[in-house]
Amino acid sequence: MIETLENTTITSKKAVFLKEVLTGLNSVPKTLPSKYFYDKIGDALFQQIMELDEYYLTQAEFEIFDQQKKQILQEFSPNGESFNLVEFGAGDGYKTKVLLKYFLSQKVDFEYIPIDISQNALDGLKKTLNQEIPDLNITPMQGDYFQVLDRLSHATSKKNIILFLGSNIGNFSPTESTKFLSQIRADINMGDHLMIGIDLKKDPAKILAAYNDQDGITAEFNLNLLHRINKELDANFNPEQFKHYPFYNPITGECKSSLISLQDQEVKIGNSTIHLSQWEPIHTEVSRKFSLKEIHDLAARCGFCITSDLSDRHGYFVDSIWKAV
Ligand code: AVI
Repeated sequence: MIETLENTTITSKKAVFLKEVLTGLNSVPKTLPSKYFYDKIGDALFQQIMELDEYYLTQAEFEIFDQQKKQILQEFSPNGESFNLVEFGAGDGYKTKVLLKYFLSQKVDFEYIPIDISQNALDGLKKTLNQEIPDLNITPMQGDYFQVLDRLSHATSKKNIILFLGSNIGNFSPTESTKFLSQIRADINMGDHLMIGIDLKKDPAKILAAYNDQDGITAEFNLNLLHRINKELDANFNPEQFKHYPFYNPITGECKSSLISLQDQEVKIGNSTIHLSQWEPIHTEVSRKFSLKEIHDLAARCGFCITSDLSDRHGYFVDSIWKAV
């Protein structure tokens, strides 16, 4: 019975994946959704990206937490009150660990609730944190972000603090960001906080280099999408016939990545055939960069006021602390 249910879920996930891939490749211009970057290989490649010198985002956010953890705690719990620390898409916890360890050292009563749709990711995170921070009160929750949030805000009188780090918001379109953040606001209580990590507009060359590293890891990450489609959707992309091409537009703040077809080619995906012309792009990802004013407008639009903008010493990145009003 359980197996049947799981198989049904797997089949319907595959059907959705196929449908989204075909819709994207039949659009003009062609697109593929970036959420499909993250299979096992994609996760490992993203891990490598975060360790690259060019990908300044991770170190900038790490520095903010390391240098300003005292102020962060002061904002979250001015009078030592207890809270739930709810993190969307916690990854390996590399940056969050700095805060978790500090909060524990200050004897604050809090529960860490990482949320992810992948049970696998949560199991790995829990195991690492149990080993490294045995005193941590951790309750991973698997599921859709909003279902978990809704459950939490109704089940507890404690203050909720939501973490949405790593400039993940940059991968959403403006409409999706407003929808996502307004939904968070609707699911939390007045006075609860959201700390959101956002990459700022800066020297375009610096931004472009972060998405075009010399070792070609980001190119591999982008091309892995084609490998994944081949494996999971019975397709025959030849990834060698595509080139990773990132482009930063300082006017819109969008760094857009594409895969450029190096020749005229036909690709089979399941029962469908897609034609690509030579030099035709498939748009795969947008990583949006913000000005402080854009961040303030976004917060106000979604029902929050900003209590602080914490930045690294270069002013590359901001962790903006928002309060639900
Ligand atoms: C996950 N996300 C915030 C990364 C970004 O910077 O947009 C994904 C990424 N794509 C290429 N490099 C990193």
